[in-house]
Amino acid sequence: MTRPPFLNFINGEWLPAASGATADDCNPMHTSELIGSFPSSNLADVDAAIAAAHAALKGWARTPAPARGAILIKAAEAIERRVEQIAQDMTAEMGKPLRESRGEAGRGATVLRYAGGEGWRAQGELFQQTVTGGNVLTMRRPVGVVGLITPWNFPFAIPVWKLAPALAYGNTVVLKLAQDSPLTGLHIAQCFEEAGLPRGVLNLVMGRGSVIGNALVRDPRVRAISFTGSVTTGFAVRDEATRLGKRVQLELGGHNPLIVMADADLDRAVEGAYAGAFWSAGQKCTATRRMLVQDAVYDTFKAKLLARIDRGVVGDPSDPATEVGPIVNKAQFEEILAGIAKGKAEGGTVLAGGKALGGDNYVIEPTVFEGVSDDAFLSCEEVFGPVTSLYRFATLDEAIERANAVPFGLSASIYTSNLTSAHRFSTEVEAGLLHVNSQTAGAEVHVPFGGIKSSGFGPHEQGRAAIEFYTEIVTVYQDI
Ligand code: UN1
Repeated sequence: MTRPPFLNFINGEWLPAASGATADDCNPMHTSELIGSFPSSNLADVDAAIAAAHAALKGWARTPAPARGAILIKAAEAIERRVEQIAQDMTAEMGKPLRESRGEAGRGATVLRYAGGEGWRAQGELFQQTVTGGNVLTMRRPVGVVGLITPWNFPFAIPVWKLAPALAYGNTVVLKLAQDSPLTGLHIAQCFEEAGLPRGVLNLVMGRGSVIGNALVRDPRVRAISFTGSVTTGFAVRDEATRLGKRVQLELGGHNPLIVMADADLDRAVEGAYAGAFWSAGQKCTATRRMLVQDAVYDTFKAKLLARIDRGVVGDPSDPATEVGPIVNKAQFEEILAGIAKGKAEGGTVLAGGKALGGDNYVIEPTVFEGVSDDAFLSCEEVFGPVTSLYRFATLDEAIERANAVPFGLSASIYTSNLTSAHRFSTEVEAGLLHVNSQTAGAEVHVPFGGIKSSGFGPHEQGRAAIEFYTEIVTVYQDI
């Protein structure tokens, strides 16, 4: 398998930025190693991509849904043939440990298989009219050209899970890839090229969000925007897009709690805590930021977690044994270290980690705080790295109240063997993704994914939920 070229993919062609400008993509494990120089696109490139998507829309929307689905399935097969290359590129350019990169690349293919299958499923309902008994049917139409703005932390899965339903339901796409991990995303275009997708249906551009993202949001030919990223940018995207009468879907940050009850299987809880807080170096919006542990087991849980951290494999993400790799870039690395310093300054005690590994990389050791007050920075703000805090609680009421005391509402976990506690957690904790006896991160392709409160906006992604965002319902009264 060949690597995709380091170029934009517009109207079926691989193109440099019209201005010729490029941006460098470096390996966060070996900071002097250049992965490639990618187009730093501007308005001219976005305009060309939108024009291509707009021109391709009628033909693609008229293509029978099963034929569209068949192309998605072919793209899934193309991904399956190159999972290892995609995973290696992902690990090299953004530092995700290889074992997770492999899973993510494979997940992309599964998403396409699921969305492809939608081509053969019902996309409407049939009713009878009250007076005549004639048919009333609902039909789902594509929204039009959709703009997808995707982050660097899931550089394969997130672009795919947005574009798969978009294409399945007949929309055409302009996808903005994140500047820190564009190579991974370019594989998607290459796989669709192999699958025979008509030109212009899927266009990929790279560049700064402030340039490309804004252009996508403002252009009247783009009818809907799906964005995954930070709350500040997301809210700005939402405000501008809704002002212009567009559909918007946001997937934003989280401050996800893990509740450990005294009746929990503590070894399982520790595994879930470690994975949730530290895999992908905590660079997931679903990562565990707070661990609330019931009094009676607090000391035991803490000792077991610290022992697990000692046993954890931290370092080179290209080693399949590595669990915790580097932070994506220098700016994020420095921001996380500043967050740790702030946590200490506000009175938190570092139980593990708290510093960089050292050397020519952006690795930060898995870091655990305790003694952080509920209104401190670390308890409220998302530090996007391997940093978590332990809190002691007495009753489930107290744990739920504290779990809910943040503006975010993405994911949450409880470890318990008590059905009543699990039920109360599922009904009272304010998050879109709730896990009983599993870690806060992770998402299956066939069920809805999304947050509530300030973690999200608009219909959820994935599974059948995706149809709500990527289609418009029309109702047809059909008398004979
Ligand atoms: C996962 O937990 O596997 O950007 C997916 C993020 C989320 C996706 C998480 N939107 O981290």
